[in-house]
Amino acid sequence: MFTIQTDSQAYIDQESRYGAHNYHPLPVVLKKGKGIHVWDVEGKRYVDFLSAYSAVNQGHCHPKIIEALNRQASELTLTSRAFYNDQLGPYTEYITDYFGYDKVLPANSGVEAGEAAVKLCRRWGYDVKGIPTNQAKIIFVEGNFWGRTLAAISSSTDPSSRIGFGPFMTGYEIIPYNDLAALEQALQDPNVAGFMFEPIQGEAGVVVPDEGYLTGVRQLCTKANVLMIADEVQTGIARTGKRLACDHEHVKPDILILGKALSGGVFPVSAVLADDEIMLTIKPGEHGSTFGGNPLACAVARAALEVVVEEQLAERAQQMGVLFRKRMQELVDSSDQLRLVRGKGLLNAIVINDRPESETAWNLCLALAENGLLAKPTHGNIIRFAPPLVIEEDQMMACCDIIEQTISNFQ
Ligand code: IF1
Repeated sequence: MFTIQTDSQAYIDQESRYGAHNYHPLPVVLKKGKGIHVWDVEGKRYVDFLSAYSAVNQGHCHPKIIEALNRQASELTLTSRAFYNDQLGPYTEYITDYFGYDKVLPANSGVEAGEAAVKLCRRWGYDVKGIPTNQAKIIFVEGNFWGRTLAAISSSTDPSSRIGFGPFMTGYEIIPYNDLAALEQALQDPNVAGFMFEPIQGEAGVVVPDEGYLTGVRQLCTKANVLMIADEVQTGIARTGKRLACDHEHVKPDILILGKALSGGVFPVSAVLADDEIMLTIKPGEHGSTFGGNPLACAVARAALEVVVEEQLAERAQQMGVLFRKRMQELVDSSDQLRLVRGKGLLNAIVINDRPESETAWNLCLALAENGLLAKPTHGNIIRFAPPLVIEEDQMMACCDIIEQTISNFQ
């Protein structure tokens, strides 16, 4: 009989004994989530300022999304794509109308959608742009992160993502982020099929490019007949204060990659959106997955997208983000421990006055957890703050108080 443990350490030890050691979590064992809050096995309540890496933008266990999950789970969960089902058609119409594209390719994890985007880009390069077979190149940027598969880590500039996993995929070129001159130079190569990047770099530490970067990327890609591929797995679904981060500059990527909060954190759902000229280069039987486009994912994702509109989550993220950065800027101005705060909407980070390889951010996150706020460092000196977008103003102010008190008491 499995004993119901109320001791976090017992769960930590059990996971360490039987689970792969591919993470180093904060020593908090969660049992329940609702809205902006999560509770650990000892019953302590926290405000979740990570939001499962921006997958629970709609708040934990949003009732409308859970209701859609339960309803569909009792009807039909998976048919495979060998047959049609009554959820995929309506979902494809809904999501393509929602984001303004001809078609959607449904997938499950963010990296799987990224892989599909790379395949679509290459295929378009050969079939439409006329790049010689196996010569297609895709440009990525320093500091990119789009997942853990071999195709994804082949583009990474982070040693901890790459070391020990070679050999890597070819056909990639890396240029600096937020550098239009470097992009223009790279696009001189007629064999370039696409430029894939994050409108704001999440894992790199919430790196926000200069105003006009997205517009410049769009213009340069259009001019060079190269596909602009926006990885909005983390920045999409209202996180940065607009439906998509690209919307801040009214720029439309040729290929859009979504994941995480596309399901409100209730189920793995990702998607690639593109117009027919690109999407129809892949013919029946040339790409797919067992769970891609399953009825449960369609029902959950539709509910999750409806919540974004019904609860005006982009507008809320915009407003709450301004409040958060204002409070953090006051802290930066008054404390010599913080270097800066940066971000858009409710995707923000503070950079601490310490070396990237220090333990400061980790220790600060332990202190924040002690004070009831969960966050995680992206690097030794950077802490990402990304609460669910449903956070209310008074809750945000209370959380800023916790951050201020924790930092001022922190040595
Ligand atoms: C981990 C990071 C965040 C992503 C962007 C694609 C994907 C991700 C911009 C792939 C995934 C996750 C992966 C997870 C932790 C988290 C993460 F720290 F790893 F980098 F959010 F910043 N594009 N990011 O951020 O989506 O396949 O995971 O569904 O690997 O530790 P996925």
